[in-house]
Amino acid sequence: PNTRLRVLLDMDGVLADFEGGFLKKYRERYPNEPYISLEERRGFWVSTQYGELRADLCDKAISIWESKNFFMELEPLPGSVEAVKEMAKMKNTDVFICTSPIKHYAHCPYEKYAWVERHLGPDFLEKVILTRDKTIVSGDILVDDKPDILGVEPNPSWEHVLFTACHNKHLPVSTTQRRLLSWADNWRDILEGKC
Ligand code: DGP
Repeated sequence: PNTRLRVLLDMDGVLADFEGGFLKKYRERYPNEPYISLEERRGFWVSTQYGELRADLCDKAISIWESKNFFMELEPLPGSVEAVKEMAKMKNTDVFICTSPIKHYAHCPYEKYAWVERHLGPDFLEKVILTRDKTIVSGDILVDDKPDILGVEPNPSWEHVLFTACHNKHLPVSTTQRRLLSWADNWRDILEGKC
């Protein structure tokens, strides 16, 4: 029997500050357009909420994360790098980074690897899983800020632990889904199944 714990960590919104990086670059590029503060963010899809604000802002939002250096220059979320490095050293624990690249592939996949190398070190390149369907990846725990993680596998092996983000913190508290509030929260207890 496999007694090791396999943890899958999402990248954008869990390790890297996608929302903060997006808003900063959107405001720099479109200083005269309205924007949605992080306090006002609702729903996982940034472009959907911008499109509701004004139809043409959907494409303007998309232009930000399709730009060169967007993913590369995302800041790590507070405590994320330290937590991942510590987790990876824990006995009987295997850590993988499980992230969905955007379909505009000119920059994103390359920059995700470059980000991992820069912030976590070259050894972590072994641990990167790029997939648009996380349900077919097996693991014990998937830490992800997306509330609904769907794909072809109706019964994924992992338990989804919802990582709190500006867009999901107002969702009703689920009795079944565990949450990790931030990397200052008790992630060690979550891995041990204690809470
Ligand atoms: P993941 O966090 O691994 O589920 O990847 C989701 C990616 O999609 C991540 O890079 C954030 C990005 N994203 C956020 N909002 C939108 C959106 O409105 N449209 C698209 N295409 N991607 C978005």
